[in-house]
Amino acid sequence: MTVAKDVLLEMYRVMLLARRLDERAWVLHRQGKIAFHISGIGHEAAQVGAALALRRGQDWVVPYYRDLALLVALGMTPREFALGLMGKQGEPNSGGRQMPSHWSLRRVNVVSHSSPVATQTPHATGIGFAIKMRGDDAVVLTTIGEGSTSQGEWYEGVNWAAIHKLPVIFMVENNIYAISVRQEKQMAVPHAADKAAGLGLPGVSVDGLDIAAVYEAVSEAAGRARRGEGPTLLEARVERMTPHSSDDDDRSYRPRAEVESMKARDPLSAFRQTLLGRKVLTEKLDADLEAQAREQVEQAITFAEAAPYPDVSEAAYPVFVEDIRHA
Ligand SMILES: Cc1ncc(C[n+]2csc(CCOP(=O)(O)OP(=O)(O)O)c2C)c(N)n1
Ligand SMILES: [Mg+2]
Repeated sequence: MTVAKDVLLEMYRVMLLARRLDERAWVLHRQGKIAFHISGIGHEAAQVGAALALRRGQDWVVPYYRDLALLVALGMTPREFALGLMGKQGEPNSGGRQMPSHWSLRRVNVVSHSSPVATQTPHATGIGFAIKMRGDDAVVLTTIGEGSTSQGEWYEGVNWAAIHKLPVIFMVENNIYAISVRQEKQMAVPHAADKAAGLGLPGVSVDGLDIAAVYEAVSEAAGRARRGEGPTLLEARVERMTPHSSDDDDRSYRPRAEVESMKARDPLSAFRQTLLGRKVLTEKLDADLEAQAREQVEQAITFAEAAPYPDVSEAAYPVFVEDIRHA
């Protein structure tokens, strides 16, 4: 599959912006300005490749917490992300009610999710069921970590979608760790995609550091789904290049040599080199995109720092809607 030049550049722009936002969030945390950050560094190629293979804004996306780059690719602005980090008024995920990275973006069909892992899987299946009943041609992308595929909800959701041939793409972002627990302690098969065999849907495993490979695999899965051929289990093999979250110290369980070796496989640097080599990107354009990303990030943080917290009078809305005028 040949990916058009403008799509390649859009992929790079989004990956770069998501990376700079992510790095800035770590700094804010270490400065004591935010309470929590969970990072997607090392997952960006898989997330952006997947998002750009969808009909963004029409298809449905049921993500998980590590999906910053996916959300940026779908249209979450740096300002919205920054407001979310600080729990300020106007943040789109939950109006400041949830922890950061519990994504939702209604205008592009991103459905909110809960903290218990894998609860998003049956939600995605339910949306797929509704699409099929209505006869729409939208698809649903739902993401999850490999460790979370141990959960009962994951099997239930995938099983139902396979039975009813629902238009759902179950993407596993496999970074081989569930906080400190390695994949071997979570599953007895070498690849998360191998689980598909027992559930009756195709299982595909791709290099999730290779954005073109993910784009191609998701395009294919979306095509199957739209043709009524059912769901796909897609494993994107990625790297978690940071500790699990800002509350974690991975030095107690992750060999330093492993962490060092990952840097050589950084998906952003690899994609930059590929694009420079193919003359899609020039040093000048790269510098411009870098400056643009940094400027966007700084403006967003400045805005969010000055923004007010949500008004206390709205605390219960829309969790408990008592006033029908709000409904
Ligand atoms: C049901 C449930 N159990 C435990 C947790 C605590 N928890 C949050 S993230 C996580 C690890 C998930 O690992 P994985 O699915 O591989 O995703 P990753 O964080 O590596 O992207 C755990 C155990 C939780 N949120 N929900
Ligand atoms: Mg994991």
